[in-house]
Amino acid sequence: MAAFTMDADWLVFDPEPSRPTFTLPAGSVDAHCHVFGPGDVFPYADERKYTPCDAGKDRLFALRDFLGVERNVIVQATCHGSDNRAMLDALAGANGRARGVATLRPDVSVSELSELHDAGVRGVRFNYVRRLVDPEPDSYYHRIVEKVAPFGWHVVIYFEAADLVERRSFFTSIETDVVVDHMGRPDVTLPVDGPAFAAFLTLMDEHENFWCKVTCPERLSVAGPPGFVDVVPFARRVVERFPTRVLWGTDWPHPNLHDYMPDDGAIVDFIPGIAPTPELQRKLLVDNPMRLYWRDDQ
Ligand code: 0GY
Repeated sequence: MAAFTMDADWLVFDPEPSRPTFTLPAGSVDAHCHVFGPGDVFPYADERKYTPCDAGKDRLFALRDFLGVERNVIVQATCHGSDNRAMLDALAGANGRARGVATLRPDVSVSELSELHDAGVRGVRFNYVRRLVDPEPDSYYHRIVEKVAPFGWHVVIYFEAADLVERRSFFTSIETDVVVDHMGRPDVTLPVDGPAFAAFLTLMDEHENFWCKVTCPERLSVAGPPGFVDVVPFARRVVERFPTRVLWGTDWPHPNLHDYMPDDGAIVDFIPGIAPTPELQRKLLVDNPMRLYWRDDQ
């Protein structure tokens, strides 16, 4: 059994979040969250760039029930590399109420993909953030796209502004649905109407297979909690412009934060500011994630 010690500066998730004021609509999906370990059962990957606290499926499901979420989409975290066992164990324990997004290598076999599909995986994540991974050339990811496309999966991409310039032609060559994490990490000190965010909105305008997670206000905000007021105009712009292609999630257990750990109740209370009508809320929280992750159940 491997023993792991979390990084000395690691911030642990809030064990007692506040109860949100906003009532989530029935059937809401937390479409971006992770599980970590526990490391003695599901060891962290040798190539990881951080060692987190353990944050297993039982804690995730307790948070789900406390917040009033119905379902989770569990995204493989980089600390587990391409060993998807912790995520798959969580899917197996969720009674159909969770789907997964895996990390894969290009040599993954069709039978492995078939097993992952049967376990509830519906997407693969490509992470380009250098403090988390050492990114590979486009050809590496292209081989993976070719393998997952026949399963009807989508690709989740996590990048920072500079990567979009460098990788744009590869990203836009992908023919499956493509989900961009955390709005492409905008600099929210810049104007929402400025050229930097316009480049991202144009990407979404021009490519109807692109979706966007309006997630991680705590990661993007300079103003900070509880309202993350500087992130609201950015997320609201995306929700109002692309109402059928947006997803929301908690990002629990909030890896790699250094200043404070957000209260998950405040993360839920961020929603009505970015999706002000019941119709936008239903699309963001229920209809869109169900279409992307549970379409074969409908
Ligand atoms: C997130 C963001 C981060 C980490 C990861 O897989 C990961 O390690 O995604 C981050 O550090 O920005 O989406 O959880």
